[in-house]
Formats: sequence, C-alpha cells, structure tokens
Amino acid sequence: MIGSKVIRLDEIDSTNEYAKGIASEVPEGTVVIAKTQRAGKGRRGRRWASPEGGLWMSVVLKPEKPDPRLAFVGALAVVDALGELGIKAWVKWPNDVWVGRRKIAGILTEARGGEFVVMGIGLNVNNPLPEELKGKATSIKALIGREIPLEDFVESLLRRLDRWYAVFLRDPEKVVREVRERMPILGKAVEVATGEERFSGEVADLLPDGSLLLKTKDGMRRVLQGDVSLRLSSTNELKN
Ligand code: BT5
Repeated sequence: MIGSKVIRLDEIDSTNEYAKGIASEVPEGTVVIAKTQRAGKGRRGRRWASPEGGLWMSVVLKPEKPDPRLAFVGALAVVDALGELGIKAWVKWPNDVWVGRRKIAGILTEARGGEFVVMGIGLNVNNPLPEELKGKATSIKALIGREIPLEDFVESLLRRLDRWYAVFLRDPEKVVREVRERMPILGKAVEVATGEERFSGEVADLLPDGSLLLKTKDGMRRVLQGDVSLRLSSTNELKN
C-alpha cells in the first residue's frame, strides 16, 4: 500500500537519493517527503528547484521488473489530484505534468536492476517559483490564488498513486490508454531531443509500450525517450 509508511524530512539533498539508500530495507510503498531539497534532480543531470512549500517526494516500488511506463502512474495520480482542485492538467510525455503552457510537476523514476524502482515526484504547490522559471512553470497557489493545506493534498495524491499503481500491476497498457486521453499533443507538431539528435514531427500516437509514435518527414518513428517541445503553432492551441 503506497503511503502506509511515510518518512518526513526537513531538508535533504534529494528524496530520490535518500529513498534509493533505504529501498532494500523498507517495504514497498514507503514514501519519503522533504520540506526542501538542496540538490533536487531532474533527468540527465538537470536541477529541480525545490523551495519550501512544494511537494518533493519519492516512493519506493518493487515491481517484478522496471518499466518506463511507471512514470505514467505518477503523472496520472498528479493529474487526478489536481483535477480535484479544479485544475485541468495534462501529461506531457514522458514525465511531466503541465497546466496550459506551463510545467507544474515532473517525475523521475530510477531503477536498481530488478530490485526496486524509486519514483520521485516534484510538484509546485505553495512554493515560490524561481525567477528563471517564470513563464515556464506554475504552481497550485499561482493557479487558484491561495495556499492549500499541503498535508491534505499529499493524502489525496497517495490514494491516487496507490490506485494507479494497482492498475499498472494488473494491466500496464490500461495506464497507457489513460495517459493517451490526457495527452492533448496527439496530432500536434513537436520537436524531440533525444540526447543524440533532434528532429521534428507530428505526434501520431502513444503506443501500448509507452513509446511515442511520430510522423516525420522521413516516415514514422518510434521514440523511447527524450524531451518533447511544442512548436509555437501547437502551444497556441493549449489554452487554459
Ligand atoms: C523532471 O526532470 O521533470 C523530474 C523532476 C523530479 C523532481 C523530483 S522532486 C522529488 C524527487 N527527488 C529528486 O531529486 N527529484 C525528484 P526533467 O524533465 O529533466 O525537467 C527538469 C527541468 O524542469 C529543469 O531543467 C527546469 O527547466 C525545469 N524545472 C526545474 N525545477 C522546476 C520546478 N520546481 N517546477 C517546474 N519546472 C522546473
């Protein structure tokens, strides 16, 4: 059960690092939450700003094997929990949650072989947004104009995580279908950076294995990982 054990910390380098350190010894579903992170991490060595007031949390999972679709479990739980507050959010493949044209949450899953997966969720709640992210990021407080009780929100999110994780264990493709419904970039023009290369295309589909299918000028292409950015013509349609 996700959240049956919750470890609360004031300050830590990264809840993902902390969770990886204890993962072998704690039961599945153990959650680590910190008020602030000194060195919050994104993917590929990127930084994650984690000032006080936000939700910086990691969950220890022990599925049979690691699966990139696990990040969708976090994204769905975040989208649903935001929905309960009247905020309409969408999943930006592969690991973000956005509201309109701004990022509100990011998910970072890290696996150790077949032993465990740590799912980190960073979500801007009542925290201030760093200057360099102005215009690119948003928070619950910025969207609804007031602070919300963080603890209540955590409870709601943990319940949803537990539910979506159960769906994932039963039928991971169902999780993908649900993400597909919360992914308004289908049919939109995007640019993809995979680390090695950058190309553009139109999002044709989200495949059952969680990869993105793009229609490019050289034909159809399956993308397993990368960063998607929306072309201007597409962002204009993502009003909120
Ligand atoms: C992510 O990476 O979006 C995954 C972020 C995961 C953070 C959580 S917090 C709890 C746990 N412990 C950790 O150490 N990490 C996890 P990526 O897709 O690489 O996006 C990183 C980019 O998002 C940065 O380069 C910034 O542009 C932007 N960013 C950084 N901090 C942000 C914030 N607080 N809100 C919105 N965008 C942010």
